[in-house]
Amino acid sequence: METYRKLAAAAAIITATLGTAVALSGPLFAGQPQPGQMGFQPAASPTMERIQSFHDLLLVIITLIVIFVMGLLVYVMWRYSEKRSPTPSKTTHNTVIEVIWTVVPVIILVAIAVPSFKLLYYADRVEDAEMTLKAIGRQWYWSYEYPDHGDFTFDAYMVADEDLEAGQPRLLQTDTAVVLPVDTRIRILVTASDVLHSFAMPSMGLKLDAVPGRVNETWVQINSEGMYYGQCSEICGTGHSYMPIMIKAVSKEAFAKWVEQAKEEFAGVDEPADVADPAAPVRLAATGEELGGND
Ligand SMILES: [Cu+2]
Repeated sequence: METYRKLAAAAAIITATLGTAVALSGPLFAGQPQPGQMGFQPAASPTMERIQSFHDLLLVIITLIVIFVMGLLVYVMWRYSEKRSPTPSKTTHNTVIEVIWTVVPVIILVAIAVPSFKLLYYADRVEDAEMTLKAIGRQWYWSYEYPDHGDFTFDAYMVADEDLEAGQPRLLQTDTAVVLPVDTRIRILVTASDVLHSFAMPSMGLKLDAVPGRVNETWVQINSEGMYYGQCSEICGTGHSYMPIMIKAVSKEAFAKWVEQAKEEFAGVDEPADVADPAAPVRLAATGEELGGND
């Protein structure tokens, strides 16, 4: 009875904490790590929702396998201990069992592979993107281009510890936010101008290498307005941990307004960023055509 009461109290505390966390986060979605966090950040895109449910499926499968193997081990230790089985069996082969322990894992792997590949292709690219964002990794900051909205560009640098304002996360805040509209299929082109970087935004299920001389493509559709934080995820030099990514998701109307203002504020792209064939990727992206490679 005492144990039950303790459990109930613990459950109440957990529920209250979760409730407070939800209440504190308010209407704006905060895509950033939380102290003591155990699992993923809340999903902010359809891709991340699918990644999380795939993860949950895998968790069930591996848990069943672990329980099964553990059960077998415990049974064998008990049943074939020296006390219960003083004369060990000399059996070395059993065709039926061998076929089963080969075929069953194959079936399990195929059952995992099917949803895995589906997810991989879903996250890979979107055919009918509504706009394009281009992210260029540099030592050690990110540059962004908006080829469909007047080709303006800006750099986003991390805000140093001493310049942080209240509520701004350390090592994640940048001086300029990447503003993107919600509920929009956004093609994201990623490249680098010097060394390998990686464009990663955990709450959106994004992680794509930024490779000099090459344009990689992915996409996102952001579910709700808010601030989202990510980091470069490829060791790229001494400033690797100081080139965060900060995306501010706003309504479509607010985005249109921001574009007007951004065109005034930021420089236009006179030359596309350093890629193998400077003419190809940006122009093709602007017309929404398939990227035709580098020749
Ligand atoms: Cu980097």
